[in-house]
Amino acid sequence: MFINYGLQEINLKIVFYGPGLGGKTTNLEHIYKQLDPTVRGDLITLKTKEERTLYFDFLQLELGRVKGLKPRFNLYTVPGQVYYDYSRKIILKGVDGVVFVADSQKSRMGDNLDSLLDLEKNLIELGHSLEDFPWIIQYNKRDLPNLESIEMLQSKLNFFGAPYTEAAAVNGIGVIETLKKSITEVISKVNV
Ligand SMILES: Nc1nc2c(ncn2[C@@H]2O[C@H](COP(=O)(O)OP(=O)(O)O)[C@@H](O)[C@H]2O)c(=O)[nH]1
Ligand SMILES: [Mg+2]
Repeated sequence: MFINYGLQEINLKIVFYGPGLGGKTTNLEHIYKQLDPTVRGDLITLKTKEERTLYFDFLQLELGRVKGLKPRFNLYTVPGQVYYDYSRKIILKGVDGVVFVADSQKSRMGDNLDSLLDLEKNLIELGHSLEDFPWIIQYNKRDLPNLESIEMLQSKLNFFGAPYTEAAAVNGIGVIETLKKSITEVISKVNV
């Protein structure tokens, strides 16, 4: 978080975390397209060999002020591949909220759990803990066959009872709901 007193803006950083190919980039692309071009910044892409890491920010005007300041959200995706550990750590610095994009397919449960444990480890290094951090889980790819049930996902991944959403990001379903839920969590825990 940082405050720009000149512009009267409070910048809040939300990172979309999760296993590679779970749908993080798809979420951010959908949000970007839905936003009014006059309130959003440029879409910045950092291209690695296998995947694209995205960043953009936007002013959330409907929300009103937070501690007297206009909230500007900075949204990031991280590269999911295991060997981009260092990039994930850098991107997480100064994080105010996390959306964990889980892949609901049965075959991806191990990858979901690995990524979640990696998130927890990296948050601890930054002095946070998943237990009281403003994070939410998105169970993505609900349009596909061979899915894990929500009950099973909840019991395997959501050990701290974080808020969650169901989504099919590729069709834009559940994406804006996820963003709103994350913003609510982040705002409720802003500590200036
Ligand atoms: N069927 C389906 N495919 C999805 C969904 N979300 C993302 N995908 C696809 O999964 C692949 C990986 O998505 P991407 O957003 O790049 O994942 P990332 O690595 O987490 O950023 C792409 O081919 C997407 O089109 C979804 O909800 N349903
Ligand atoms: Mg990506």
